[in-house]
Formats: sequence, structure tokens, C-alpha cells
Amino acid sequence: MTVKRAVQIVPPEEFSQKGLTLTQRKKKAVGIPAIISSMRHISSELGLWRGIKLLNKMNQKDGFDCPGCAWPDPDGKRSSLGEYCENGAKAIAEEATIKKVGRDFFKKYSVEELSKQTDYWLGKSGRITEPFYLPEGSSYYQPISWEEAFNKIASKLKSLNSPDEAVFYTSGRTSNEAAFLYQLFARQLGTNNLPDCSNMCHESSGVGLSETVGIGKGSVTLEDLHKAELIVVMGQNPGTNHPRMLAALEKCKENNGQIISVNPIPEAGNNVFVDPQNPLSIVKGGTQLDDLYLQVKINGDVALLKAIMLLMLQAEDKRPNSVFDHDFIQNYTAGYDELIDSIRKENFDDLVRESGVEEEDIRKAADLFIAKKKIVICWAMGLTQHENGVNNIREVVNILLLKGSIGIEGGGTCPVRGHSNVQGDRTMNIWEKPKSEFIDRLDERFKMKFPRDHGYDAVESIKACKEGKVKFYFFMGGNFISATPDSQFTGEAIQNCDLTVQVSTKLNRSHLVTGKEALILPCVSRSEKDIQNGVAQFVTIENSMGVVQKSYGQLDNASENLMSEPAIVAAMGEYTFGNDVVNWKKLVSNYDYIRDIVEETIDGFDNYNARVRKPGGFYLPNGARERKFNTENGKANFTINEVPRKKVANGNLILMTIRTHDQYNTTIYGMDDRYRGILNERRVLLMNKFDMAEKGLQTEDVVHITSHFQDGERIARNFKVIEYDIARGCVATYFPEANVLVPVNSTAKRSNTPVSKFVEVSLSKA
Ligand SMILES: Nc1nc2c(c(=O)[nH]1)N[C@H]1C(S)=C(S)[C@@H](COP(=O)(O)OP(=O)(O)OC[C@H]3O[C@@H](n4cnc5c(=O)[nH]c(N)nc54)[C@H](O)[C@@H]3O)O[C@H]1N2
Ligand SMILES: Nc1nc2c(c(=O)[nH]1)N[C@H]1C(S)=C(S)[C@@H](COP(=O)(O)OP(=O)(O)OC[C@H]3O[C@@H](n4cnc5c(=O)[nH]c(N)nc54)[C@H](O)[C@@H]3O)O[C@H]1N2
Ligand SMILES: [Mo]
Repeated sequence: MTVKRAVQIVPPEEFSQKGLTLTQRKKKAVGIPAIISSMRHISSELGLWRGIKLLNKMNQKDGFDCPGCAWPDPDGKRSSLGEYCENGAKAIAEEATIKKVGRDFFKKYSVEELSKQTDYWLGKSGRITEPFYLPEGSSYYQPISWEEAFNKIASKLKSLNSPDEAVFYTSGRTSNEAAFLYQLFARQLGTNNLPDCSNMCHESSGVGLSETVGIGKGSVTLEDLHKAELIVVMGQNPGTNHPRMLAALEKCKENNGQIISVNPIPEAGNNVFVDPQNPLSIVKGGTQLDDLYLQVKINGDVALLKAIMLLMLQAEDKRPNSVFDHDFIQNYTAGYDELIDSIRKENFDDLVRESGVEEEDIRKAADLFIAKKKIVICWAMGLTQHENGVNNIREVVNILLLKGSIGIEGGGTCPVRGHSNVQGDRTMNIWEKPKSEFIDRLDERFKMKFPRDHGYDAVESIKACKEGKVKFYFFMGGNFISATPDSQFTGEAIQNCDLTVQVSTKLNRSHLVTGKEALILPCVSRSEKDIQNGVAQFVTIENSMGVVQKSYGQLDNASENLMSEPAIVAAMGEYTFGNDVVNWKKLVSNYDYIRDIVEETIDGFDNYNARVRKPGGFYLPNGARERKFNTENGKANFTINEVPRKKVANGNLILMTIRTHDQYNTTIYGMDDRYRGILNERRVLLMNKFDMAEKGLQTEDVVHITSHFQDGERIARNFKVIEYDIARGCVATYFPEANVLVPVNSTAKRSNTPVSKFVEVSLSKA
């Protein structure tokens, strides 16, 4: 048996050198400080002029899609000043950096040494310039040719006892073209082991929406947000994670709409938005976005929504037909009577208590729901990453259905997606549970039998690795080790694989915590030119609202020795299977051929190549948007979702793991969380002042955090306590440092998403 490398799986538990600085929590988002911050990141990574030139092509119809979030671009005219935000600028600075990781770098550092560095340090080392191989028993990556790398992959795959010993993960930056080829490759091999980042992200939305309204995607367009009378932002921090959404919220306000935000902490973007592209907005001091802020306790959302529905029901009883849309309910839905019966049985005071929100505020929210018709509810990880994540979404749907607010102008569901093409990847069938109709079409198209048994999702794949069932793990982007729960458990699990392969742009912990052998295949990034057979190719991306658009890379590649993601998959296909069943060589020679097969096998892509060439792209069909509910009974379904009543042991707290303003998931851009007023330090714990007093803690006291779950305890050391306006009994810290605390067995029912927002913890003074 070979000895595992002594690499550090958990990032170093040390404070930053600069020292924590606390400033006032920001009530305003974006504005001039955001412009300054963008330019600082751009000029330090790729030079100011090169950076500005590049930014001007971002999210433009002839340009490339921002590799940051999945927020949509305006359908019509786009700002000539640039359609990007501070965090898009940071994302691009990060990938277009001129720093490089090459042979010298890997000669200098062993993987053990590198693993002692922070994720910030690793990410900042630069772009990977050529393929590298980590042989069994060695601690140093060495250069390898692409041919040799593909030979190793093909021979490993051919040696497996079963195709299910291989797993293929995807992170959501992968284009439609690469994703389609990639799932085809895994399925030609004979497995549906296709976990993706969505499993850890919006899976609960997909499941909850499919069950109730028959499509796992949101129903609104950008226009709907502009025209809404009421927008509710739940469990989301748009100022940081979807800054361009603030412009849509502002438009809603200009049209006299109102906004409620529901969050255990008041987030900056929910307060005042200063549009950096509008001098008038800067002079005026911005727009007040929030009309009402509801400070729920963590996971108090179902109780809150039920309390609001109970008040709506009382108003409806008093004045029948004044609150609910009975025409809609009668014609399009099922389960109304059961829902109403169940709501009548709820006790209002109990719901108020369980939600954590002041009764007066709940009444104000209910008045808005009663008065308005065009309602959009937006949400992100604050709703999905809970044990009852699916039920959270179903409860959101309930309240919208009562109002008939789905499939109307200005109303509907709006799960705000994370990665820029995470939605498209799923449309391309990056999915461990493919529908049989899709497999039928592949069978017919390629005249072979593709696998139908469901494969592993992300968490199942970790457990399978732990049990030694996985020999080969391929990662199309992402940083699996740092993004998944239970870092130590996951790291040890992955080390059981024989060969792990990472397609990456930049160095991260997943390159250091590997199988016995490992490969790094460096790829062309979204902002770079992708040339096949001498012709520049474009790729296509689907945003959060189901618009498919093209994206043309602009920059020269970071190195001459990179391959594009589609080309990497096609080469694996050729080396492993040859070109007889799937003509890999032809498909990748011109991405139009890939799109032709997408058109043949996936609904909604008619005339794909022609339509996607039109500026602005096209909308995919969306039943819910047209009140065509593709559920089993053909109706939109009301559902009954119990109020979650999970309590923590006396004195313990509930921890949510969230993002700072200076990171993209596991990629750390900088050490500041500017809007929250926390600078130069990530190892902090946001805490309510009463909880601090009870525990005898003061700001900047250092604590260790222990998490408690039925399968045992986990510990993360050294966090500075910070007094913060957070709901009582709740604390917050940052992912990925805190992932060591998230139990691998704590997942959402039915979506199996790790419960990253409800971790029971206790604190001990360091
Ligand atoms: N700049 C930047 N942009 C990003 C990302 C990034 O890391 N950086 N990540 C991308 C990805 S992949 C995703 S999925 C999205 C994530 O976008 P978000 O979901 O906004 O990200 P989080 O930081 O996880 O924030 C969750 C929010 O939910 C709140 N919350 C936590 N628990 C609860 C709860 O029980 N109830 C309620 N009502 N609220 C709760 C938290 O206080 C926080 O404001 O952003 C995408 N965009
Ligand atoms: N505790 C906790 N854990 C979480 C979350 C949380 O809120 N709390 N959020 C979860 C969520 S919502 C998500 S989506 C996952 C994210 O999980 P992942 O998607 O796996 O992680 P990322 O950090 O986005 O991946 C970053 C890496 O992607 C690579 N990369 C960047 N651009 C490209 C590219 O164009 N091509 C390729 N091939 N590689 C590229 C770089 O090497 C970079 O280091 O994390 C989840 N984990
Ligand atoms: Mo995500």
C-alpha cells in the first residue's frame, strides 16, 4: 500500500499578517469606492490599459460573457460605459493575470509545501502554463506532454473494472459546448457519475421548482423585475454576489415598486445603491432600495412565509376575493384546499417566534403581499443550503401561487444562480439523474446504448471515494477539496483515488490533495481566444433567466500550451474510444457541429447556430413563464411544508458560512469584506452582542469553533469574534475556511445539498 502524501487538507488556521481592521458597516453599495476597487485589482493583475480594454468587451453583444455570476444582461441596448460590476472586474483580473505558474514554480515547491499556504496565496500565484503530472510516490509536479497526459487518462479508463469507478465533476463556468461533449464522454464510457457544483448550490431550487411548477429554473425575465410591484430578496447578498442585480432593483423602485429583504444580517446592497455608471446617482447619493428589512433567524423562512400567509388568509376571509387569485388557483393549480387547511391550523404567535422576526414587521410585509399582485421572489444560498432547502423553495412557490404571481408580467420565481453557466451545464445534461427521454435521443443519434442508472451527486461521490469505490476522478474546473463540506473527510476520500485529473486555469488546493497520481490540464479561460483549425470559435452560455448567448474570447492565451475545454474532452474521446461512434475530431473542429447535436438531442435549441449568432441570443422555452406547468398532473402544485423546528443544544449557536466581498467561492481576491466593514482578515466570527455578553466575549477575542452533528464533532481554530447586527443565536463566518465544520452527512432532504447555512456550533476561548 502506498503512503498518502502528508499534504495539509485544511487551510492554515492562522491570522493574516496585516491585522484585522474594523470600519463602519456600509449602508451604500457600489458607487465610487467600487470603481476604485475594480481598477486596483485590474491594474495589479493585468495592467490598467489592457484591463480597461478588456472590460469594455465584457457582457457586450460582440464580446465575452463575464465569468463571474449568472446575472442576465439587458436584452436591448447595453451601456457603452460597460456592463460589468466591481466583482466582475475582479473575476477578470484574477483570470487574465500576467503572473504564471510554470516549471520553475513546481520545481521549487513540493505539494506538501504548497499545501501549507493559504488559498489566497495559491490563487495569486498565477495562471498554469502547461500540463503537469504528479507521479505516484512523488511530491513534485513535473511537466508532461498533452499526448502523454491523454494516454495516461485513456489507459486508466480502459483498465477500470466498471465505468462507475470513474467520476466526472463540473464547476459551472464550463460552456455549453464543453459541457455537452463532457457528458457525452462520460456516458460513452458508460456512467452517469456527473456531479456538479449545482449539487452544492441551487439543487434545492431545481427540485422544489420541478415538483411544484414543472421546471427547475426561474420563471422571470429581467423586465419582470423592472415591472414588479414587490420584490422580495430572501437569503441572498446581491451587493456582493450579484451586483448588477442592484440596477434591476433600482429600476423597480423607479417604477414605484417596493422591496423587502429577508436576511439574518442587513446586507449593504439591500440598503442604498449608487450606480457607478450614472453621475446623477453618484451626486444624489444613490437610491434607497429596501422598504422593509426582516431580520429572520437562520432557517426562520418557512415560519415567516407561513405567518404572512396566515395574515393573508385572514384578510381574504374578511373580504373574499380581495387577496387570492381564485381564477388562477382554480384553472392552474392543485392542492389549494389542503394548503389552506394546514395554514388555518398554524398558531400565529408560534410562527412569529420561530421566524425570529418582529410581529410588527411581519404585519407590514403581509400588507404588501395583500396589496400587490406583481410579485417576484428572488433567492440564493440562504434558502437552498438547509436541511429543508427544498421545502423553503416550495413555500416560496405557495405564496406566489396564492397571488397568481407566476406567469404574469412583473411576477414569478427568481432563483439567482451562481456560476456563470451553471444553469446551461444542467441544460446540457450535466446531471447524475438524466431523464430517460434524453438518453433515448442519445441512443438514437449515436446508435449505441447509453447508461440509464443514476450516478453519484457531489456528496455521494465523496462517500464513494471514501469507500474506495472510485479509482478515477476528473474535475472540469472548480476546487472540489475546498468547496465541498467536511474538508478533512473529503480530502482523505479523494486521496483514495488512483488518478485525479484537474482541468484548471489557476492553482488551488485540489491540485495538492490528489489521488495517488494526478494531472493538471491547463485550459483557455473565458476571456481568451479559442482557436480551432485556425478559426476563432465562440462558445455559448445560458444565464440565470434562460437566455442563451455567445461569448467570444478576446485575449491571447496565457500560454501557447493551453487547450480549450472542448478540445480537451474531444482529445480524451479520441484517445479513449476513437472516432467511430462519436466523431470527436470532427465535433471539435468547428463548434457549430457540437451545437448541431445539441439541437438534435435537447429541446428548445431549434436553429441553434443561427439564433445564437443574433446579438443578444435567444430565450429557452419556459413553461412556468407561460403558465404551462409540466408537472405530473399538469398543474402548479401547492405543497404542505412543516415549519422546521430543529433546535441546538443549550448554549450552542447556529453558524452560516457565507462569502466576503473579496472572493469568488474558493478563489480569494483579497482580504477585505468592505461592505461589512471587516478588513484584512477572513478568520472572523460575526456575533450578536447579547450572545457575546452571555458568553463573556468581546470584539477581537479569539475563539475556536466546534461543530456538533449526530456523527461527531469537528473543530476549526482561531477566529476573531466581531460584534455584528446578526439575529440572536446565529453566527456567521466565511467559506471555505469554515468547510471543515460542515458535516458531510448533513444534507438537504431530496436535493442532498450540504447544509452550509445551519451548522450547530459551540465556542471555546483560545
Ligand atoms: N463576487 C462573487 N459573486 C458570486 C460568488 C462569489 O463567491 N463572489 N459566488 C457565486 C455563486 S456560485 C453563488 S451560488 C452565488 C451565491 O450568492 P449568495 O447566496 O448571495 O451567497 P452567500 O454569501 O452564500 O450568501 C447567502 C446570504 O443568505 C443569508 N442567509 C443565510 N442563512 C439564511 C437563512 O436561513 N435565511 C435567510 N433568509 N437568509 C440567510 C446570508 O446572510 C447571506 O446574505 O453568488 C455567485 N456570485
Ligand atoms: N461552506 C460552504 N461551502 C460552499 C458554499 C457555501 O456557501 N458555503 N457554496 C457552494 C456553492 S454555491 C458552489 S457553486 C460551490 C463552488 O464550487 P466550485 O465551482 O468547485 O469552486 P470554485 O471556487 O468556483 O472553483 C474555482 C476554481 O476553478 C478554476 N477555474 C476558474 N475558471 C476556470 C475556467 O474557465 N475553466 C476551468 N476549467 N477552470 C476554471 C480555477 O482553477 C479556480 O481555482 O461551492 C459550494 N461550497
Ligand atoms: Mo453556487
